[in-house]
Amino acid sequence: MRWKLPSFVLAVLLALATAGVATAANGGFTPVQPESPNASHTQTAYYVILGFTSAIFVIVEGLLVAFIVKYRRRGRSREVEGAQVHGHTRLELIWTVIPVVILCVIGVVVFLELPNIDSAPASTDPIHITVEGHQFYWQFDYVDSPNHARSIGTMHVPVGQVVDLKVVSPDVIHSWWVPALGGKIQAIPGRVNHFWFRANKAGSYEGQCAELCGVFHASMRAVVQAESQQSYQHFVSKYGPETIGKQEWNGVCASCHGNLGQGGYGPSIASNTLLKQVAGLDVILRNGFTGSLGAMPPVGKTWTHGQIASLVAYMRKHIYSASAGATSGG
Ligand code: HEC
Ligand SMILES: [Cu+2]
Repeated sequence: MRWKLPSFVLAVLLALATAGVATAANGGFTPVQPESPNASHTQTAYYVILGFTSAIFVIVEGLLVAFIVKYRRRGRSREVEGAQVHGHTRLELIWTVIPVVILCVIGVVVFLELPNIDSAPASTDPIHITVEGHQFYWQFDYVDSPNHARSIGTMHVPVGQVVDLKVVSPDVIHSWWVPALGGKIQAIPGRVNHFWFRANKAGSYEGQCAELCGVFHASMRAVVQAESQQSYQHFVSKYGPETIGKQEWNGVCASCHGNLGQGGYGPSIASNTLLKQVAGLDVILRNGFTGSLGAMPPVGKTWTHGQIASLVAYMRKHIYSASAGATSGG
């Protein structure tokens, strides 16, 4: 047959094109395994809709192929007209009523699931965390902790306890999204959005800012570390200025200035004397800095004085070296 080769090539190409999807989690067709009640309820709605759409897809495509084969030309002349069919009340009623019923079922399921997605199950004692989206990192404030614990990039939470999030942004719009722990919520300047989750089991859940927010949007990752109540308490209580400097360097400065301050998108700063000066650094971190080498966002706009001092202490010890290459000249 003369189309054996082309159809073989086409089949191979199709297999190659879909291989990546097939090897992804769940065949790449479903959301990640939910690990929080809100994520499970979202998934229920997803599967109900997927069920109907898959059935419709199979029926429509199946009929299409069957009709193509059954009513193929079979050598008739192109000019021959087919049978003229006008109206079929019963058929038309059926194909109107069935979609209406399907849409009603989907609507009912979604409206039954929505309250469970939206509000947390009654919990005796949720913990409260403020999530601050920044260009280009996430900062977490453990509101209940007496020592004002803060962390950057990684959020620590106890397993099995409802976590109530306040999501804010001091600069541009970001979007908080850790798929296993529920849907997205935007961090909008001037607005406080609420979100919640309850991690079912210990582990680290990965997320990513889901709103294009600038050049380093892609490095705006987040990890939620769900751990035992003791580890969580230990993490919060051991918080002190010593622990945040390193997180600030790795989670914030390193994205643009390189792990060792050697330069990247931002200039090399390893030997810049500003790294040793709390007062001078304070000004550029809070206000941002735009010069001939590019724009540095006001990454430390909401940082405490202690936090900046902690960064300086870390940089003095691990980053600053008087002998490193050229300074930024800024
Ligand atoms: C989004 C990228 C980005 C991040 C994040 C960032 N910077 Fe910068 N930084 C820049 C750019 C770009 C410049 C160069 C601005 C110019 O001179 O045009 C710069 C300049 C500097 C300078 C030189 C200023 C001068 O006058 O010599 C210092 C010091 C500095 N950054 C420190 C930091 C520290 C500390 C952090 C982390 C808290 C940080 N930066 C985070 C992009 C960034
Ligand atoms: Cu962002």
